Amino acid sequence: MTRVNKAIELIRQHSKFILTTHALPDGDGLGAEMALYHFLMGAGKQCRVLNSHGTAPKFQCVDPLRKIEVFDSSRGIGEAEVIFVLDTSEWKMLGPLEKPIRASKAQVVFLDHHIPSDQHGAHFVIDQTCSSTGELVFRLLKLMKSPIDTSMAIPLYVALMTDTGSFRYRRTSPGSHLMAAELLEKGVRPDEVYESVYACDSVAKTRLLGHLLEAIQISADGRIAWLSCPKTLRSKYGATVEDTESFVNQLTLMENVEIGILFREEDSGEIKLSFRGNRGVKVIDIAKRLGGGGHLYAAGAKLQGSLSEVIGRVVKVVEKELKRVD
Ligand SMILES: [Mn+2]
Repeated sequence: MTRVNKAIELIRQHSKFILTTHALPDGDGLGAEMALYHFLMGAGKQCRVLNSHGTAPKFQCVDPLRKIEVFDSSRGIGEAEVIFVLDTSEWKMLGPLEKPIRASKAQVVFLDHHIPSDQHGAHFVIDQTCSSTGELVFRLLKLMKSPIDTSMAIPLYVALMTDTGSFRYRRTSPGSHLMAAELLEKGVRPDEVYESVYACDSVAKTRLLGHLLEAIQISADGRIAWLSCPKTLRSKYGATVEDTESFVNQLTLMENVEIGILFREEDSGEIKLSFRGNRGVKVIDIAKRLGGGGHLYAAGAKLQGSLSEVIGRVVKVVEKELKRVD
């Protein structure tokens, strides 16, 4: 594992940077890269932010000047001395950018806070004590004695807010709150940021959620709860696949629920499972056993089969797992 000082040394010694994050970038990946971008530009460096996918409208507040470029394979990634990859430590999470970044002559540095797995061919600066990659970048900026201006403060706040589940998750530390305090002092308006990221659900999404919630299923005395989302229902309401991403979180708000699961039928016909572990129950092992992965308390997998057949099979596995940890 590379020490953070190595990242600082690379920043000091070089002048041409590319920043990127995992495919389908989230608030943390985007916020961390935009904060680092503004720091590097302020330090007189050349810097581009190049992502595999466009920025979701709800995250556009991290990049009001629209500096983020979307990768176009016909044009390649261009030249850089150093490439920073934020918010993942897995090459395969780079999606279409994996190949050109592996092939690049640049030094590649992963800056991340997840459990590391495949550490080859690059520098890996991973700090699992950080709630978010945004917090890791914030610490890096502090070490480099960088002032934090609004162009950095809003992206950093989005990173921190989204990856801590609005300051609820376990890795929310005193340091996370001190960071939030400093960002508010720099002018971040928490209500405005919250609304731009979270208060933007379509009517279609909200109605679909209502329909699914009516049909919540439970087992093991309410310790397991799940939702089932066939694709016909998604199209009936005109909702998108992304619309359903957060539905599983609703299950973790029910009393006694230890494992919440969303079963979603994809356009391809595969069944996507999203697990959430509650009350200290980890779900990563279940997801791995089913060929998936993720985080300790939020994980997923994809299975073949009909929705009802997959639900029957997976619920049995989860019931067994709960008995095992009892
Ligand atoms: Mn993150």
